[in-house]
Amino acid sequence: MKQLFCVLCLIGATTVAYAENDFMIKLMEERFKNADKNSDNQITLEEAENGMPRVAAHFDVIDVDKNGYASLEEIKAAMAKL
Ligand SMILES: [Ca+2]
Ligand SMILES: [Ca+2]
Repeated sequence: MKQLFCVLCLIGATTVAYAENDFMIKLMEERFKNADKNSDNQITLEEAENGMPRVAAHFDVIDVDKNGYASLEEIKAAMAKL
């Protein structure tokens, strides 16, 4: 009985963690859109400094292909690593 309870605990914890992660991604997409002033789906360092300071702080790490822009995909990939 105790074991079953623990299994249920684990399932519950995983669901919460997943929902939280999903929420974080939605929040991040929202902030990305707000920060992307010219709506080209790319964030420059300047746009990041104004709208996503954490992205600006890690800009070199996030901009994997070094094109001077942080795309939503690059930010998501960086988030998964952090
Ligand atoms: Ca932009
Ligand atoms: Ca890039």
